[in-house]
Amino acid sequence: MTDEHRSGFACFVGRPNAGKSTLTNALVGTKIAITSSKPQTTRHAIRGIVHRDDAQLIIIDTPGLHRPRTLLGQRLNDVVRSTWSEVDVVGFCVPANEKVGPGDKFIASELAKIARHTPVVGIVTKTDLATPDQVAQQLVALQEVMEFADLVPVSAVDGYQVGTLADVLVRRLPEGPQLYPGGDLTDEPEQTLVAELIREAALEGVRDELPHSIAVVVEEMQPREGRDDLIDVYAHVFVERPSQKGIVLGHRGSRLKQVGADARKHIEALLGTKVYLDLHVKVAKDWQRDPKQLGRLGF
Ligand SMILES: Nc1nc2c(ncn2[C@@H]2O[C@H](COP(=O)(O)OP(=O)(O)OP(=O)(O)O)[C@@H](O)[C@H]2O)c(=O)[nH]1
Ligand SMILES: [Mg+2]
Repeated sequence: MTDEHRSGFACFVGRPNAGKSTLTNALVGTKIAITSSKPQTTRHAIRGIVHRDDAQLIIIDTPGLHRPRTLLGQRLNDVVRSTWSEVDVVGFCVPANEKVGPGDKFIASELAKIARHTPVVGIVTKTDLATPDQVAQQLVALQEVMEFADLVPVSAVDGYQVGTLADVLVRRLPEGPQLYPGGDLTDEPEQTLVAELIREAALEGVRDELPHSIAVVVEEMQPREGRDDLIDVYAHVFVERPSQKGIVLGHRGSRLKQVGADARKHIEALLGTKVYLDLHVKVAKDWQRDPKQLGRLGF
């Protein structure tokens, strides 16, 4: 036994919906990244910190790499590429219950270029949704698309091999000291986490193009004057077209009310205080394609 300490960065990449954010949360042990069944949920690189006696592993969850149809899509892909070029190890996530497809092969061909200097670990996610046989076949199929430093099947939902994956990633980190203070689980600003929790609630139950059209900005967040147990949060929920506004609001505002109630519960858990949440729906016309609007929304 040696008592060397390792520290460094891993990132998860993969198609939208592959389970990257859910896996990040499972490894960190807390929800720091929002997740949903809609593709392209994650929109920036989110750092989650895993503290162990022998190591500090910083996981960077990235947006799903996809064929971009908007300027936002291009920006998201740029985030992925700049992230994987800066980490000590890359985890390439492919779900156990979906065939290895063209999207995965495209990602593999890109990763093959960096694999010379950065180890790439193949991760078969969502094993709870497949039989052991299917998982085995998926491992074989994945091995055919590129050469991996390691291959690990995991389930973020039942916890299968999550600890093993942490070991595998830690082994690829250089020796080094703690990079973040002991208790930190992420370096995301609270305001960003709050905006994301609102977006997660807003994604629930909407379909088609609408999930992509929703963006959330927290305009103001501060303790209520004279109170230390209540925080006021004012946020804007942006959509791209006036017709989408009605859908988000729902009949007499009933949908938005539900979104607010759902989000508030999660925000109160995050902040550990009571929260007054004020949501306004606004139209930012075609923001996914408009450089100016994207800038304003933080992309
Ligand atoms: N059963 C099961 N479902 C999972 C697992 N991991 C993720 N999911 C589900 O798969 C969907 C997508 O998960 P995310 O973690 O948001 O996927 P992602 O790769 O971060 O997606 P993007 O951010 O869009 O790229 C969600 O509905 C999750 O609940 C798993 O291990 N088992
Ligand atoms: Mg994600």
